[in-house]
Amino acid sequence: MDSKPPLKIGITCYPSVGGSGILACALGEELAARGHDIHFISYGKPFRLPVNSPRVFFHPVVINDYGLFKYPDYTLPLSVKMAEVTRDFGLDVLHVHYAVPHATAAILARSMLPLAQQPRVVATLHGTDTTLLGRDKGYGPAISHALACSDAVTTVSEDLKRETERLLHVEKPIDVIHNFFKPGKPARSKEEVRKELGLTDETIILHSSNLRPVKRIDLLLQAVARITTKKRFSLVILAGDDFGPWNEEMWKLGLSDRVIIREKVIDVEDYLQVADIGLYTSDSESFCLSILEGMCFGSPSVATRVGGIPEVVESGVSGLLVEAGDPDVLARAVEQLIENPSQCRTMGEAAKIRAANLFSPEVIVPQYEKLYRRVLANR
Ligand code: GMT
Repeated sequence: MDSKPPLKIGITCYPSVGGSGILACALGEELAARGHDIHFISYGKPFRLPVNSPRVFFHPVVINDYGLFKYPDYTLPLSVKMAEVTRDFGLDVLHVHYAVPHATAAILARSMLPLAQQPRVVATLHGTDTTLLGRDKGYGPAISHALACSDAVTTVSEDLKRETERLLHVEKPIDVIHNFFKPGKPARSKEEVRKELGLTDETIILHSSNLRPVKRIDLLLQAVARITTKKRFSLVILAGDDFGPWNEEMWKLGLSDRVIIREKVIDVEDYLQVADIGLYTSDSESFCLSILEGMCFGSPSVATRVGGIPEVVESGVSGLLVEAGDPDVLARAVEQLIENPSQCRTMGEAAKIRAANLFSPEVIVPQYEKLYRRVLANR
């Protein structure tokens, strides 16, 4: 921890499975371990909320379903809870992850409080809040306004910073703070996990995501269907959402014996430790935390060269990046790694070193602490 007095920080994120919630929880846990008090404010307990941490608190936002409202409103009850927690616990900073509606609610919460109690607002953009909602005429102006009113704005990659400046016309300087991952200890041995998956010595390709359209699960399945090698391999999908809608496609492609699905997995480390290769086929990705998770366990990924991914993976060194949208090109890259296990291992080792050097909590968390101190100094 830095030598200055500990801070009181409110963190708001989506509690559902998604990169921004995972990052927010990991950040909260690391900040608490460094002595800060962390107050999570959200409609549900984030699925990776640190447990048994004496300095981590959770404040639920209760949403009433009034008959008059066709669509239940979350922004106002969230802003009221943010103001209440800030006042009751003397929060210094409200750090919101994902702009919509969290940044708007934080700005509103701040304006509900007397000057002396007003927190600093830090907004971290994670990807689709800029690349998808930022383009939406019904959201864009509100996001731009909330960012303009925030005390600091961060993005998880240089690419997302450029996209945010381009789409949302943010004039204030944006700080780039990359994502980090701290691998936990797997709960089971590699042998136990392979046994549970029904696998022996085949190469394991891993894909871990929330299956949203941007992840291109169609392309993932097509690419795997086009891999030609005499070696045995399987695709393990850690699905953050129901895989059901993809079953038919999987059957049609003749992949039902090759693909193993595990839904809403908490102990990702169990599976990360047995993966040989990651496979990510997204059309757009601000960072791709899942690639980093694999890197921490020494597995290189084949991925599309989009968004912030080239900041995470050095193609040819710590993984292989290919043009987006072509299942054949993806299949050839995966084949290259399956056919050359020693090249695959060398890339995996390079990936692990890169993750530790650039994207570890020791490197990243102090950057957030420095940012909090900076915005507080401007009081
Ligand atoms: O993965 C998603 O679509 C959800 C989204 C989120 O905010 O939860 O993920 C984004 O944030 C992650 C954490 O910063 C990044 O690693 C992902 O690349 C990013 N997803 C996209 O940009 C599509």
